[in-house]
Amino acid sequence: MNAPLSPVETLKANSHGLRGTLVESMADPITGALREGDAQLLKFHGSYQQDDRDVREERRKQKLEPAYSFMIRTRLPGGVATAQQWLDLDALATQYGNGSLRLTTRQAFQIHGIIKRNLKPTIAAINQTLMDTVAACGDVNRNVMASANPVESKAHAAVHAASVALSEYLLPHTRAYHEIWLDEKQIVGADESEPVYGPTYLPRKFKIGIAVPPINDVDVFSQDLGFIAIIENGELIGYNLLAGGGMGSTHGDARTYPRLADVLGFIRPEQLIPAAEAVLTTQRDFGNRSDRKLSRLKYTIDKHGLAWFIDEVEKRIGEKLPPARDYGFVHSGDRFGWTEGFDGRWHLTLRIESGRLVDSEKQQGLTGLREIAKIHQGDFRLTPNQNLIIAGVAADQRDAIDLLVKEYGLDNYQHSSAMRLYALACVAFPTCTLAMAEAERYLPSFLDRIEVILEKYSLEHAPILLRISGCPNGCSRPYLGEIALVGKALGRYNLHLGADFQGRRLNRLFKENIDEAGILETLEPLLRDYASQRLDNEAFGDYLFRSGVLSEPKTIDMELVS
Ligand code: SRM
Ligand code: SF4
Repeated sequence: MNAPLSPVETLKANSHGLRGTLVESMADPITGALREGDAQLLKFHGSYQQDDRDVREERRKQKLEPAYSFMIRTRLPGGVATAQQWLDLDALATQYGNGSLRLTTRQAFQIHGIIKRNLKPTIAAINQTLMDTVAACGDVNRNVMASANPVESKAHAAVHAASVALSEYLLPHTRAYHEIWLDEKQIVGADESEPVYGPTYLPRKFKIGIAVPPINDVDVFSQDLGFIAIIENGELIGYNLLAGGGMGSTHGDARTYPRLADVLGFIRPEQLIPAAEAVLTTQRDFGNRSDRKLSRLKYTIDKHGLAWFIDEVEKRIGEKLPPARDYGFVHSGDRFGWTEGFDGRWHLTLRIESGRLVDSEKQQGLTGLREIAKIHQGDFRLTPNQNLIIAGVAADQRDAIDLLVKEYGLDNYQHSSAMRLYALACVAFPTCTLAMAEAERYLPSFLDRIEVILEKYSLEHAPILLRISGCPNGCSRPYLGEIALVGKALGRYNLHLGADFQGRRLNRLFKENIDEAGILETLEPLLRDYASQRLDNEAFGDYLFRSGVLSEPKTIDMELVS
């Protein structure tokens, strides 16, 4: 007998094209929250209901409802925004949000802290700035990531265009968003069928990323569907097609695990959308709709087998996939400072710690970027590592940008330790409903402490990948960190070690449920020995395997990597 469908499946089926009773929920003045089903449907419109976890307990004692607010996430394929869009979002974050802008690990913006009555004006205003929040969350394709490296070659520009095309093609067709948030009239008899998704969309979220070697900034092996651009003589000749990556897991539930995507084969540029549709619809038709813990594509592939999956995808594409082409990745991080593009324009990559732009004593990040946006004639590019590229700067504008960068304390990329430059931390407290431990708020002080150890062993220039997540869902892609802290409870983490520097090897659980003292005590001797025993250019994760601290490395496609 088939397992019963999960309640979310029934909700989607009965939602009248994702409308539910959102309009009524929004109009209810008695509570700052939405009805339960509507809070779930809201995700498809790009927003999450949250509450301030710092005051949750206090409010419970005072018999008050939680301090509800909403987070809004934009859809921004490849993370490209104009200067005007930047200014508009900044104004919204200041007027309706909590006074900060958050750049995410999937190259999108988030605004936190919007109360219910301001949700509609904020979403409508985002739409007016020619950006939207459609399908930024929910059981659909999410923001399509693409290498953030701006127009280093024409192929990079082609890859960005491909990310936009994919994102547009995979948008839901329902007009619910336009009616609810933009007050567009319902069109009687309009065809709202979903040709790609069908009436109940996907079993779960679905993520796409396109990498341009030699940089794997999108962590392509962590995506449900990945593309590795194959470039010959500066021309994009096609992609290696990957499927089945994912980071999320649940503590204590061995059925769940992070997984790296498998390489399926090679496709030509014009097969990008058909191939995406083939993979996505296979997941639509065969993904688990009973148990949401097991409903990502990675579990579908493991359940049915890779050979079956490739066969199914090939049937849907209409031809056999030729073998994947050679490629090589050197790292999965960003390159900081100025670089020159193929068109003679310049691009400045800034380090934005945990992607949070806010005005503080140390750094006037929000104001600084506002001032830069006022004079900047190019665009902004959000990187998959929560950083920001001020892109397309004319040579004679560089000094003006540099002056503002320095004035507002955004020049930390010039004097941070290498570990600080590459570190990622997810949002976690106080807004994330699922957080078990601090991440973004913990990163700075953890770095202060570990930097003491790094300096002691002259490792301050060693680019060791550190990633912190407040729970095992893995929003900072922690299982691809050479060192990762995965939240267990307040102040306690699982310590994972041993990913590589190119995003091709998952790390291992090394110690469970330890506090900061335990983490530092564990790391110090390993870092000490790494400092004295490492080979030339040997990364920390690789050293841990060579030295026998960890065993059995499993690296994707070693034979393909040139
Ligand atoms: Fe995530 C849920 C934040 C990237 C795996 N993620 C959440 C929620 C919405 C919590 C919730 O469901 O209530 C978090 C909101 C926190 C807040 O207050 O803002 C949240 N995820 C984020 C962001 C903002 C982290 C960041 O620090 O940048 C990233 C937003 C990306 C975007 O713009 O779309 C973010 N999340 C990721 C990634 C990384 C990636 O996609 O490259 C992952 C791991 C990759 C993957 O999906 O396998 C990730 N988020 C999850 C999961 C686990 C999914 C699973 O398969 O088990 C959840 C929980 C869930 O879906 O049930 C989750
Ligand atoms: Fe929240 Fe967990 Fe994602 Fe961090 S990893 S943002 S704590 S869901």
